[in-house]
Amino acid sequence: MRQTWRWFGPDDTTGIDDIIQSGAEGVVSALHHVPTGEIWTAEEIAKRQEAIRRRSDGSPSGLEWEVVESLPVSEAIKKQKGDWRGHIAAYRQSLANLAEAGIETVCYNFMPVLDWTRTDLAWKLGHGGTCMRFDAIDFAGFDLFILKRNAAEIDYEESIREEAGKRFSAMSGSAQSTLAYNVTCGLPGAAEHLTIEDVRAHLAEYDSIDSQRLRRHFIDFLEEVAPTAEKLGLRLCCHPDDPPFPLLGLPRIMSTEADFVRIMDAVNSSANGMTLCSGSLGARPDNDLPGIMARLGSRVHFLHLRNVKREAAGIGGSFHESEHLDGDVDMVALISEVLREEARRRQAGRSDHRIPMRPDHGHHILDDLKRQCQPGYPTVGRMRGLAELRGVAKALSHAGVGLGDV
Ligand code: DNO
Repeated sequence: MRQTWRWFGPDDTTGIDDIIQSGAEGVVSALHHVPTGEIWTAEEIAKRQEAIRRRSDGSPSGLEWEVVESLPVSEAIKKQKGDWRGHIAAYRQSLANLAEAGIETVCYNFMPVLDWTRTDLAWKLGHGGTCMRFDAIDFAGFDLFILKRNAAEIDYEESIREEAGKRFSAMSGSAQSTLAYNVTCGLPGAAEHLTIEDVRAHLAEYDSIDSQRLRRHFIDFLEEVAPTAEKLGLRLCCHPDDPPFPLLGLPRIMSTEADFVRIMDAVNSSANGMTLCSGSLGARPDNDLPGIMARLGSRVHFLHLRNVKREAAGIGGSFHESEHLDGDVDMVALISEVLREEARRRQAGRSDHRIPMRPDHGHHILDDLKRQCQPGYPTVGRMRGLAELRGVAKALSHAGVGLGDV
């Protein structure tokens, strides 16, 4: 695996010097300041590349910008409204500019309105550190009593509605505002933070878009951009829904293995691939992560390795982000499948035989508790995750184990 690290750009409190010390080999970044739908120009791309190539004292860092996360797909494209064709043209131009700069892997997602969604961004753990958590009852409380979404009650069983009501009325005003802030946190690193009114307005736009229609829009988008990406030698990789089940009555179409198979078959190009995010997919008990890697591995272009602990049976329940090796995803089995796929690629002579992975999220521990960072992106917690994941890969690729080089 190629060990990479997500960097949010010059304002990130984890600097390039820190990334070098984490042992990461490459950088994952995005031009968060460019409004969604606009072209990423060659100049802006080069500026970010230069920032990644330098330590704080100006000497070479030895690091390169290896993966884009994300080149965002606009709401106009997802809804096929307004200037969506112009946005697709801009997307293709951005891809061409990235290819020209030598960047080959581009992650994005097709989740309507909200990207990742949690109810608690700093849930206290036994050891004093914190992690992110999704609480199904709090989320129902947000939907029913803060957002007051039309007909929301039909999405929740009576027992959940009652518990949510009790819990919500016992919450202080500031706890209610924190919950609203957390749920609407949107994209990490993005300039936009959605207000409740924004969310309501966005939701209303999806009244006439069901999953079938959203999938059609997704395929239309891929039919336009995947051939361009293939010609340019780029690998697009779609990030799964996080969490992988419907929220706020919005359609969710990239939550399971079957969803990915459907989309990858519909536009059957190696440039149309997957970001395997073990933490997102792992929040559902019916997603078998090692099996997904074994079956879809040749189209997995990027790996987000993190773990989750599901707190309830079934789909749609509470979960929290656990330690990288300790949760419901069998991380050792998953990494074994990654190494098997890499061995197959080496045999086939594929140049992308080291799949970029990044330690996704991490617990806020030690010094992290004193510095500001994007929720889920602490320096020390991620470093701990990377160290553990790297250890597993190293052990599994030992000659005595027989899975080949890392
Ligand atoms: C959250 C991230 C996501 C991811 C996008 C990719 O921490 O994994 O926001 O970057 O969904 O498009």
